[in-house]
Amino acid sequence: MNIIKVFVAGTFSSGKTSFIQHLSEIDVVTAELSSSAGNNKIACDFGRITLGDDTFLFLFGAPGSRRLDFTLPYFDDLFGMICVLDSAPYSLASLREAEFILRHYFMFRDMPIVVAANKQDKPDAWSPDDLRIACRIPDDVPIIPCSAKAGEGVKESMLTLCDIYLERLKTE
Ligand SMILES: Nc1nc2c(ncn2[C@@H]2O[C@H](COP(=O)(O)OP(=O)(O)OP(=O)(O)O)[C@@H](O)[C@H]2O)c(=O)[nH]1
Ligand SMILES: [Mg+2]
Repeated sequence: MNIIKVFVAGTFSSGKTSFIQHLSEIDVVTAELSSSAGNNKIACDFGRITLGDDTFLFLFGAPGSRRLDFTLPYFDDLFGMICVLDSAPYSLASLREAEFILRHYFMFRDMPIVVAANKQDKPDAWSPDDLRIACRIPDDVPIIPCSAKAGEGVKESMLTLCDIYLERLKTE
């Protein structure tokens, strides 16, 4: 069995689960873990796309908290990563939080990375260009406008990830 693994990270409530659900052929499986005191809950998602008889794309969703960004190193052989961002930030603090989380994931730039600027359907959504400046997203990281709710830009984000992968293969 061939398994291609894509990690879907991003900020809290940015639409990671919705993004995976839009792509996945199965209902997203969410594993919820609670602290022993029961006051701290985190959720990790799993979705799947069948690509061929024996080839599957697995989508792993990360919990959206800066304290939980340790999850990434536990995944071997990632094909790439999609960082989902809420394009309609509630406050300057939420923008800084997004920048902080993105900066952490950009440390793994040896793999293809795409930012999905989600919730573009919201009237107060920022444009990808403005988000790039506000969250200091490097110029070589594509930002794809999307709405997981409306099902727009989600497939494009995944295809852009594949394009980066193919481009890198050509230059290797
Ligand atoms: N307007 C709008 N709402 C969205 C979009 N995508 C997700 N939402 C909503 O945003 C909320 C959070 O979506 P989730 O998919 O649960 O986000 P998440 O990143 O998995 O959240 P956590 O796992 O709690 O960090 C839900 O109410 C969704 O319906 C979108 O593209 N547009
Ligand atoms: Mg979620």
